[in-house]
Amino acid sequence: MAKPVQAFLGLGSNLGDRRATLIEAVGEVYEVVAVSPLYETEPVGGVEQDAFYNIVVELETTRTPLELLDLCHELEQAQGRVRDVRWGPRTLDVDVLLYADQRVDEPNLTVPHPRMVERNFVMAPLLDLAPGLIDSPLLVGYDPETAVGTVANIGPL
Ligand code: GSY
Repeated sequence: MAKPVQAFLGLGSNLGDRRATLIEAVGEVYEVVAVSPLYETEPVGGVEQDAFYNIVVELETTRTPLELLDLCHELEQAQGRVRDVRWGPRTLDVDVLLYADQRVDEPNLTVPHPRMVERNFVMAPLLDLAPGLIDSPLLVGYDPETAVGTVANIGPL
């Protein structure tokens, strides 16, 4: 059996019961070892829409990066996600953020997530969970002064 590696997923919801959706999705993933605080966040991406709830979860997983991507899609589909408006409202969005200290460049998956360092809704919960990542070469380009979107920590999920 492969040795488990540390990975991080970002989850967001801005349709329906946002907290219940995130709780249910986290409960589906047996490899979760830590869950960030819950953040209410300003939508990023240009489409006018309601505020998101965002969290980041840490996994110890033996899945490959592409298997993790499949898991993300399964979690989204389980919440009835329909992909319609790009950057638009969604019941659940799940992204692979980091996978060990690896870079992944596949046609359908780039890790570290290519836009994560620009987004406070990812970086705030991620750095709550793993403050040491601030020095990671995987996150070069992160600048809290220029990262976008206001975020508010609203307590535990
Ligand atoms: O990329 C994830 C979906 N998404 C989000 C999100 O999760 N949170 C916020 N605040 N804005 C977003 N824009 C998109 S697209």
